[in-house]
Amino acid sequence: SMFEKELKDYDARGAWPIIYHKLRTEASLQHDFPMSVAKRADNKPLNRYRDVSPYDHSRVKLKKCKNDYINASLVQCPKVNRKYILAQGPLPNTSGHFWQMVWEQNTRAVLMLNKVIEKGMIKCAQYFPLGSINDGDDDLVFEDVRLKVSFMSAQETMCYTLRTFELQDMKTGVTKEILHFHFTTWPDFGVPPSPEDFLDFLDAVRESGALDANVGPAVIHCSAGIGRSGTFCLVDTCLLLVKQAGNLDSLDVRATLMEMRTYRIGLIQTHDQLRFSYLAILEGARSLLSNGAVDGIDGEIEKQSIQVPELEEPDIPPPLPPRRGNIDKQ
Ligand code: PTR
Ligand code: PTR
Ligand code: PTR
Repeated sequence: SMFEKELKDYDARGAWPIIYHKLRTEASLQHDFPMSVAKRADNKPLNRYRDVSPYDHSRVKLKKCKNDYINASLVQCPKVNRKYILAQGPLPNTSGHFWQMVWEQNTRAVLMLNKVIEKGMIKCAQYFPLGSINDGDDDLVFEDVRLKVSFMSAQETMCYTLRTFELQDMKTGVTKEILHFHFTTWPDFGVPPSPEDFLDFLDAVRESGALDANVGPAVIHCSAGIGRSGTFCLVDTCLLLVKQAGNLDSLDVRATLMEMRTYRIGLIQTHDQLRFSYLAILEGARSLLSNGAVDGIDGEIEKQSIQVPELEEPDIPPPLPPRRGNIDKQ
């Protein structure tokens, strides 16, 4: 398939840094949308990173707060009828807002793709109860929003932990069950151990129903809510596009990513995360289309990360992408 040729070609030429750089440059030129609410002085303490803000047009608004601001964006992929909320890892002073968003948006599951501590730094608040099996508390109360999160159960696999929480509105006593999928082996600015591990996680999330259109969007976060979270959404959406088309031929990963980036900046943070997305899509497409419908998939793509020179200014002209206007062929 074209898709597999593209992947092999980039590998052979060590072209990933240039492809990624080009996409990023295009995005920053084309997506010059205001982020004025995020940048307001009173919202400064609500942002984890100065350089990662939600666009005004797609930010998720809190409904029952004096201040409706949270660093979270609604990312929409209408072609496959998917919506995701991508958020920064909660701060100590925004953990209550985070749960309030989960409540108000009718979210079924939270997907956490980072660890609380990475490279010796705190990357996210401990905003959920670990439960006594992990020597942690069973309940967390967020007084500012009058919500209580109670630990119900946990199930560990090699790459992720699935927890169940009860989220309670302390004013009314009403409760909701929330699933928490914690992928624990994905370093920031890195990639998961293998496409298979990632796809196991994706399958588990999909099977829970948390990505379905009859519930609110899943809330997906890492530390900044762009690199790893963007990779997750891109692979999920691309695999749905492949399923709809019944083949890989019409898939345009870069166009799909560019479209997703109109909702939140910076989705996918490294060329290796971009390459990993291609590998996971290829692997996922293989099992999806294992009836032989995928023409030319031969299983020889090298799984290890290739060594590529550090990118300064690209001095070789980047290869022109095949010009496909759009990818909805269904
Ligand atoms: N539910 C809270 C409220 O309306 O008070 C939400 C909120 C809390 C909003 C704090 C903003 C907040 O900002 P700060 O931490 O600066 O008070
Ligand atoms: N300014 C931060 C940095 O570059 O470290 C922003 C940042 C942090 C961006 C983490 C992306 C990050 O990765 P992820 O979105 O996967 O948590
Ligand atoms: N520290 C991050 C970085 O420099 O990569 C912060 C950042 C994140 C900057 C996203 C720009 C971003 O948008 P883009 O990836 O589209 O350039």
